[in-house]
Amino acid sequence: MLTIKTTLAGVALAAAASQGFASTNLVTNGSFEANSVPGTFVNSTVQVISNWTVGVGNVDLVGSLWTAASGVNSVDLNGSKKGEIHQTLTTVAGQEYQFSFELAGNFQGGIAIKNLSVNIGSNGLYSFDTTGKSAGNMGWTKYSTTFVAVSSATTLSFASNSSGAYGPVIDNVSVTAVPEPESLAMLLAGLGLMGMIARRRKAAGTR
Ligand SMILES: [Ca+2]
Ligand SMILES: [Ca+2]
Repeated sequence: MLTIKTTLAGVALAAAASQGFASTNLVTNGSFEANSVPGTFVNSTVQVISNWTVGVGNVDLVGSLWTAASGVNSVDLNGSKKGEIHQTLTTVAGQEYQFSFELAGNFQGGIAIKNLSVNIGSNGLYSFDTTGKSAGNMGWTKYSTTFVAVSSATTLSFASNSSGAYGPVIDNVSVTAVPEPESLAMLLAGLGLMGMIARRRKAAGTR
């Protein structure tokens, strides 16, 4: 009986730890909500996108033009031509991270299938088919993968591989440590405490 109680308490503690210590997103402005968009969208040559650097070409910070995956804004990786954006994250060498983002495409023109390269430690190729998509039906698709950081700085970049003014569209970019070091420490400390209580109760002859 004591063992079952202790196990249940451990499970409850683990659940509390995962909820109470929500994973910290290492990506700043990962949902592109830091800047309000004057009108329906604005080109990156006109307005800076906070915390992101446009390395190649230009991109569009899109507001009310279509429905975002999260919040109001998203980014068309083709402004007037193909663009690339990146951000350097502070990471810990050897630490595993969960990386995710949501992908759609600018359905308003160009070839229906939009291609992009996503680099975080290694390069990944993605594509999105805009056939049948609309402002209210973007078809946002979430992609998630893990990687192990090799240094204290990891650059995350998104680059369009489609030409023209209508590119792949991204939103809701997230990088979190797995598991969160603090959560794990709290969990282990908590489990150690539970074990100590159980031992004391057993020694005292109570349950
Ligand atoms: Ca957003
Ligand atoms: Ca565009």
